Amino acid sequence: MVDAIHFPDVELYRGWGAPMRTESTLRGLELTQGAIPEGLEGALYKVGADRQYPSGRLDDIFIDGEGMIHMFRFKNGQVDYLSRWVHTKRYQLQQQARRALFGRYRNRYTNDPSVAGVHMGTGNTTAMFHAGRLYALKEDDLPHEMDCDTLATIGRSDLGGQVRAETFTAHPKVDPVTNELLAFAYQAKGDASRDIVYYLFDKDGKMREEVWFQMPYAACVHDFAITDEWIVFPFFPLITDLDVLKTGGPYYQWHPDQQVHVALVPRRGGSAKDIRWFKGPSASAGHMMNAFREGTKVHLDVCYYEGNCFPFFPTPQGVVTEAVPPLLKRLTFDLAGNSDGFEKRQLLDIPCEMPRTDDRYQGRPYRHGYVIAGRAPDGSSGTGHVDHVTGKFEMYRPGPGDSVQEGQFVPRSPDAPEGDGWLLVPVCRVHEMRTDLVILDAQNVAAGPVATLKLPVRVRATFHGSWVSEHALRTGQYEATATLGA
Ligand code: V55
Ligand code: FE
Repeated sequence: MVDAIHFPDVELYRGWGAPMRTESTLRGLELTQGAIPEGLEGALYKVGADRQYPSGRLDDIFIDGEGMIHMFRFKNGQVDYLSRWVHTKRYQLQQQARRALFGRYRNRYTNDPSVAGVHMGTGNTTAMFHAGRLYALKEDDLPHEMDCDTLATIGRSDLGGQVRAETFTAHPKVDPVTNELLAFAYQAKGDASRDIVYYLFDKDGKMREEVWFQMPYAACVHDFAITDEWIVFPFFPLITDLDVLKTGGPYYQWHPDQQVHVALVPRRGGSAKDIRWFKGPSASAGHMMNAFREGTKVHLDVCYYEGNCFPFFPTPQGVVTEAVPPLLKRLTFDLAGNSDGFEKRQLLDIPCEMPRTDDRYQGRPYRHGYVIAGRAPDGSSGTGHVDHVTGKFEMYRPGPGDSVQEGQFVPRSPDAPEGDGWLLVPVCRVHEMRTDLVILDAQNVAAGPVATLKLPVRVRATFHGSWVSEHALRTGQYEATATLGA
């Protein structure tokens, strides 16, 4: 006999947050509005967290849970939809046991003794496509390779024996112009380790740069940013304490007394001694929109919290800090200056998160950004487009009570000008408990969808994802171009 499955009545699992737990296969989504743009061919992969079994805990957090990978496959005028669990070791063992075996978020000391030593990765954060291979990522473990067509799990991967770190970021940057993969691993030698490593892989997946260095503290490094010459690593004082983990505590604690540290690492040919360090007052962030270089200056655009971005990680004294809004700010680091501080300028007056760009302009001077914004008390939200040249901000709002997940930009053609293309946005039809995938004109989001594809099922949560063009699916290489100095 095993226990019946029952999820606790907590906010996380109410309404739209109810565990979904099903895999779906839809051969051809219903087109309920507009027309699918001609030439839009390829796959949108997105990854999120669901709940395989109830953990029995009341402190589950939304960034935890088993990975579910989703595919929207655009081909020959139709869109197929597939969702599949990421079959990590953790998933498989729980499936066999028919119950949760892993406890608090990333705290292995709260796991069932039967799974001691088992890798904790859930593969729940994003989908990465590089050199012809697809991966589901979670920042506390190595990538899990997935089959591009069936979404079957191929297995945990150290990228051909090249990655010696124990972890791998869930915010890699795949440059669709050079086909390089830029990535890193933090707490790379185990829980609470201060080791971090920067990686650059060439278009065929061969590692070309590997720079190990030490973080100022065992930080949460959820994202980073790239430029042509410098890689930007921000360290925010959400810090892991091994002793706290051993007593069953939270993975991170918020330290408002500690500074923000930023490391600029040479993109090529550098080592730890070449790193430039900057410092600023305590703050935090999850997500970077972009970075770029202007002469001796490096600009970092980031959804910045002047406080704790994760209030569910209290201070060591147990103080739950007040929620602060994420505001898009430009941090500027002057490599020729004689200060180790940085300047900060707000770019947008409304709070926003999950920033994206036309990926061909990652690390390059750029104009267009896309965000989730306008979150209202009823939970609704919309997709925003910020134009850094005109300063204009426009929004698409799906409807009363409805919310959006992170949008994905797709260029109209490989050589289209920056921002000329579409945004693929999953819309949560909250009252109907199902999802639509809407296609927006990325230059006119306020006009509403050019097409709406109806799912009879709910895509419970997705964090991030990638667009893989038909050409890239076929050849393993993206074919995009970018005009510099946009
Ligand atoms: C974040 C997300 C995570 C995670 C740690 O947004 C940090 C930040 C989706 O999982 O494990
Ligand atoms: Fe993220």
